[in-house]
Amino acid sequence: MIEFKRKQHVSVSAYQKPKEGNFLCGDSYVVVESEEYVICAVADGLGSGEEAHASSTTVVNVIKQHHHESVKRLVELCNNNLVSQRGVVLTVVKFDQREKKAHFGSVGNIGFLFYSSSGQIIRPMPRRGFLSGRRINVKTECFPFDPGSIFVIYSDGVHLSGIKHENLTDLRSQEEASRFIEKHVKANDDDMTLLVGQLH
Ligand SMILES: [Mn+2]
Repeated sequence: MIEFKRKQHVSVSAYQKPKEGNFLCGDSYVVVESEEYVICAVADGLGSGEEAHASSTTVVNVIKQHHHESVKRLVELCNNNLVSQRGVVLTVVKFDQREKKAHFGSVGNIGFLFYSSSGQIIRPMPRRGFLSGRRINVKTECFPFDPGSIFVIYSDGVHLSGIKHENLTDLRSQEEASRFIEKHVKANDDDMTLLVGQLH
């Protein structure tokens, strides 16, 4: 199922599918927009099914409640709220519309690709680990963005193939996003979540 959201600063297509045989998806995603920023995040609950779903839902709710916080603080808050839960891997990116800077934070295996409108590619190194309430040292990265920039955030159930910048230059409509997903997403035996966004 693909959900398409067109907001003031961003258009996002979200594709999600539970692991074969499961009713609930263990991954969750969130898109929050304010006047000043856009936040997109994908959380993958460890394992699959109900407990994975509960953990990733906790994270999404924390981000919805505290979206004004820095990315570093958001990841810490998510971690603090996962005590006695299964745990998650998480990627959060906050696009600050005033500074035109993206703040990126990630723990564990969630893929992230960024393409600026001039074709520059940013692919931060994944950091090992997961959030489960234990002490963590959150590192964030910051890079500039411009209107037209495209980003992809995806859980490890998604295998992307054959993506080039040219494939991504116009994903402003749901139809284009659907075609992109059909063409480039290969399924895996896991929960799947993919966000493809374009900044305006
Ligand atoms: Mn997974």
